Amino acid sequence: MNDKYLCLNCWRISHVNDLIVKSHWYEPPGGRLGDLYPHTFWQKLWGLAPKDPYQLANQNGRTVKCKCGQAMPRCAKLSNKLSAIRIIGPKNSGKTLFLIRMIDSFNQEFKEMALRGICETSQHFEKVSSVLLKDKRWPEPTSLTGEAYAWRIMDAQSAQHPVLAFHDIGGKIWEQEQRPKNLTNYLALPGHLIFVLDGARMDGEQNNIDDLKILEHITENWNKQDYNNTKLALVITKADILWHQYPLLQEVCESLSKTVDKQDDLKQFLRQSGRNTLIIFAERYFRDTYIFATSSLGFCPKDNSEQLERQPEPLGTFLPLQWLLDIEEPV
Ligand SMILES: Nc1nc2c(ncn2[C@@H]2O[C@H](COP(=O)(O)OP(=O)(O)OP(=O)(O)O)[C@@H](O)[C@H]2O)c(=O)[nH]1
Ligand SMILES: [Mg+2]
Ligand SMILES: [Zn+2]
Repeated sequence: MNDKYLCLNCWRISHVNDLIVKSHWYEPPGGRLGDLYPHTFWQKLWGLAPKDPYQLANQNGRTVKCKCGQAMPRCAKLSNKLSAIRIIGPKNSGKTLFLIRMIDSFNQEFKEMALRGICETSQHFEKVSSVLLKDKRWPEPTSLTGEAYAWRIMDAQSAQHPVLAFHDIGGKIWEQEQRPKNLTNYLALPGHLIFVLDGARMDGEQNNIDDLKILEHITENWNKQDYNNTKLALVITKADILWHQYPLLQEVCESLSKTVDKQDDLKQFLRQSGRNTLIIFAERYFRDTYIFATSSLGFCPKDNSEQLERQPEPLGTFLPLQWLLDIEEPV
């Protein structure tokens, strides 16, 4: 009984036996599945496989919950390993647009693979992404509670791909000293980091101070092992605003191999934008650091109106995920 369940409310991973069941009136409240349906002495003695306590609870009409009180549906069971890709970055840096386009371009670039939302992910994501993709409007700034998403990666060969998890949240939260418990759990999950760097901010030294502060804050309790396990993608968003001046930023959007070839130039570009200390910190501590440029729109809007003048065509938005998950270049 090694099944594990992921809670999208508090980001806790629970062993099946540790989940809580809604008790009947004559029982003490808050019983653990493992206590209610134990693998008994006699079952062990006769070498009988343990019965799935989750299934037994369902058969008895009991609701299964996480410790935080959130109902734990069957689809939250983790059949593969989990990779929580944290998207962090200052407020208004383009995190939500980037997430929308990254997930959307996953489905377009990789015909052999598909994403399947876990729990309420698809409904919640559709609500946010349709603002951009269908109504062609900017999404509102994300709230300070944010929204949790998790997807399974499926393919025809049933290869073992990780389950993807994201918590999109207003960027202000990453600058604060205190964080809610669910984000602390989220940051402790295994996975990698995407740091969104606002491409529209080229205002020198202040970038260094703001971005570095966020990265240091996220990693303040990390030890060497955490850094050794984590790849860091530094993603320059809104490249369309700058690419008439820096054609490099358009060129690297084309493929992962172009991005790999141009790492030194991208580093130079980030230094120019005042982020030298950030690069030094990243390269010194993380397992691997790569710099990417993306445009969630594929064009630079001519005016500041709320409605986009044409359908956005993302550029480069899939490449960071491709690199973080070691997915081969599409042919
Ligand atoms: N030109 C251009 N503008 C962009 C792009 N991505 C984001 N923006 C602009 O940046 C604004 C903020 O983008 P969001 O994705 O909402 O930023 P965020 O980091 O999620 O912001 P918070 O949720 O408030 O932290 C958008 O309303 C756009 O005006 C892009 O690819 N190109
Ligand atoms: Mg947002
Ligand atoms: Zn929970």
